[in-house]
Amino acid sequence: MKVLLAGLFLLSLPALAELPLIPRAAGVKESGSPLKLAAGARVHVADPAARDLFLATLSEAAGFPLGPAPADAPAAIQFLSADSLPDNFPVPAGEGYVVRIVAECANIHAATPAGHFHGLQTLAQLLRAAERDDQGAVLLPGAFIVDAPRFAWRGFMLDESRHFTGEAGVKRLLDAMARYKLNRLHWHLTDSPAWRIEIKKYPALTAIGGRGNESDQSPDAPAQFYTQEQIRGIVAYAKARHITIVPEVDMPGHADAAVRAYPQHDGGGFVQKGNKDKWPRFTFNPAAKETLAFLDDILAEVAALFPEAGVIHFGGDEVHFGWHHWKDLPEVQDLMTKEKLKDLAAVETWFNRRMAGTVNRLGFETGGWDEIVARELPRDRTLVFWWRHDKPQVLRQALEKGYSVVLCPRRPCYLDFVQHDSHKTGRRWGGFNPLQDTFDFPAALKLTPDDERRVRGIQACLWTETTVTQERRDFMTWPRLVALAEAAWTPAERKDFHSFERRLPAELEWLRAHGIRPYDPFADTPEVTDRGAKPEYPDVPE
Ligand code: TNX
Repeated sequence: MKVLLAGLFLLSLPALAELPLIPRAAGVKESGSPLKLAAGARVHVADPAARDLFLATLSEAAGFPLGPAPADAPAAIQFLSADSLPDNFPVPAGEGYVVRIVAECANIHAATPAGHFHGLQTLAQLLRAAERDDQGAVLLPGAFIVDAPRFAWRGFMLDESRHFTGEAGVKRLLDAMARYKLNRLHWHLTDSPAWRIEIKKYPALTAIGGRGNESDQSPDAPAQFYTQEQIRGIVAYAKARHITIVPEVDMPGHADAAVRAYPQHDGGGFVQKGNKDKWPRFTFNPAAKETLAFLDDILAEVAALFPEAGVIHFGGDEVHFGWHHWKDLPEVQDLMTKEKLKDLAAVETWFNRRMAGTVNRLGFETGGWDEIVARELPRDRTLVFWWRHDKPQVLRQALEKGYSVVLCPRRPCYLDFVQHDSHKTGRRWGGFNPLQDTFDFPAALKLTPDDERRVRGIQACLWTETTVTQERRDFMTWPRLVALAEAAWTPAERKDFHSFERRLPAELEWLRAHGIRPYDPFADTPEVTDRGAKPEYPDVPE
């Protein structure tokens, strides 16, 4: 009843002309009275732990300092509970929020700290864009904003193995993700070129496995990785911004760096035409007791570093490209006899079920690339990442079998694909990934309401084989990640690419002001390629 009344009340108000918000809010109405804010205006933040970040964000956006309000005194900006809204408003839940800007104050109502945080970002975007009077006071448009996300999982995946980003770059990324209400950083920490997460029990994983990258494979390349202390700091930094970091440790394939450090776990490699091993140590031995124990130990340390991740991603992709030697391993032969496994696919399934058991026992859902749809994992404790855009039937199977799914098909979600037809470096596959395709996603999939219940969300992925420098990683990521953020948050019926294009230039400016160098589709800025670029070594002492 309350929601119905609220709907009627808001319906009776005029819609507000475009607000400078990305992602576009679900519902926006005129309140009639703008709010004037000057330097020193007071802010009431409910959670003392969040106060400094909230004040800093708002002060930066306003261009002048705002101060904390004394307890129980009225303030110009107030973060309040969901149930303190006037009766004629819908009550926000979960990550949703309501912002009410009237002549006396701006109130942000939410049921959760995440809802308050998203309301904060909305207010910060309004403040930055607002008109100023002669004295420099800000005039905020009088507005009622009722907002909530379309998808629970609004993600970005960063490949740290091929080229390493480092702590400062990741924190800069988290700040920008927070601005656009993205809430998952899928952290691809291990792969063939290098292993990037310190594991105390196996120090060679980083001391040896951390050396080099896609463009520098010399054995004396410096080791680049995140120490456990750095990881704890980054996880806390993300948490304060309501971003959950989901770690990925890829297995049983893409294992070369780990096997380089601990060759006793070698399961053999990637055989190319002409029988030349390209990645000679592509897999872990899927059946050796010692290897399984080694992986259990690693997962236990990962779980302890990311206690609130909810999901540990164990990869599971592209295994058959490199499993040819498995049939020669005595442990695999014994396993096949003992468990009556008829082929290597059955061995892969056995291994996946074995390791998913560890992940589940540690208290996490198992995340895996869409190959795991064929691996008979528990439906209610497994999250499938659909990436093979050329295999829509795999998405269908995942949904029909009842798995939860994150949608991140290469087209249009892989940011290592070029974004403009004139660009030369980066991938293409029957086309490329222009900004509008990423923005429009996932409309072309024509998901039914039933499908959407199983789709936890969407994410963009930056694979870094061809992004040697941070400048190029920025160029490939932005502004497509801004478009993905709107696709993830804004209800389908509120999406409009022309409106997005009008709101985007201000965000390109914000990104630049925060040390990020986006591609500018309006100026069609020159392509930043990696040709001739030298890998960078952030976090390595000179
Ligand atoms: C496929 S996506 C991969 C990655 C590559 C990427 C390049 C996936 C599960 N595997 O290992 O980096 O393509 O686009």
